[in-house]
Amino acid sequence: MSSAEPWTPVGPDIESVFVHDPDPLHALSEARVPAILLRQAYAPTQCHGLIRRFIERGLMRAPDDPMAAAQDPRTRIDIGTSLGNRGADKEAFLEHAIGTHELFNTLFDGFENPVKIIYDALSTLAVGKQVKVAREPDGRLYGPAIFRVHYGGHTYRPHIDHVVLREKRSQYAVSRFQHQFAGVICFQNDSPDGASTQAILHRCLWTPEIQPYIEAGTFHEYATEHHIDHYRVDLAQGDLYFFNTRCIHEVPAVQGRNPRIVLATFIGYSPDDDDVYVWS
Ligand SMILES: O=C(O)CCC(=O)C(=O)O
Ligand SMILES: [Fe+2]
Repeated sequence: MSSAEPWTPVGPDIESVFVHDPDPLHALSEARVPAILLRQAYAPTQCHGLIRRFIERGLMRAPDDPMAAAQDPRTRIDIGTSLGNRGADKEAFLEHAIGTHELFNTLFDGFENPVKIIYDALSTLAVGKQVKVAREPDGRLYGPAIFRVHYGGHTYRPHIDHVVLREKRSQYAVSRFQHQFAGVICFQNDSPDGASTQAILHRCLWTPEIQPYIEAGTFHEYATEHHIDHYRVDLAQGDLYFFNTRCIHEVPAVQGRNPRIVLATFIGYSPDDDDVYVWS
């Protein structure tokens, strides 16, 4: 996957994306670009207001509350339904997703709906396709998106996300899609500008040959040896990015005073499928 051509994202707004490529999701499926990066897709003031609401409603703990941290030592708190974490029990997963739809029906009242921001951007990018919340053939819906709150020390080591290639969840309708992407809004960085923890995308699509390095935690050595390029996605609050989750990616340990908060989705895409499914 390394080549002489630079590997840089397209953006910073939808119009510029289309100047670069008439079919941006297809380009992403082939990892020709590391990401589609839409700056200031959601207003930082709205992020602040919603985070305050999450804390007031007890959906996440306040950053400088040592008592709460002692009672609840989790370094990741989800507001939403994660297929990755809950998918082993399909009935329980779909049941939990009903609760998330109910919660999200009113959670954003008085604010612009940030989930809609992701779906609207994706609908424009997915030329000629229908973007839908992922569903089973009987109509039951997956969670539409998830807030992930990451406290100090939380790390995503080099990995991929793919319901078939990694999670092996063939019992879910989303397994029909060839490609999986993520669409993520930065709700809060862990530190002020410049010093914050940011995701790193490697110019390397997963193959079975790479799996042993991922499992052994030696992907960085592999990448150095094979001159694999990478792109660090420096996000500001309110920025939205889409990337191919079959590219090896990571988020180094959160270190700042604040939790790193994202609104995240996964996206199923096949070039010849009229539907694009979104879930979390
Ligand atoms: O938090 C992020 O920016 C990306 C996390 C991640 O690994 C993913 O969404 O697949
Ligand atoms: Fe991931």
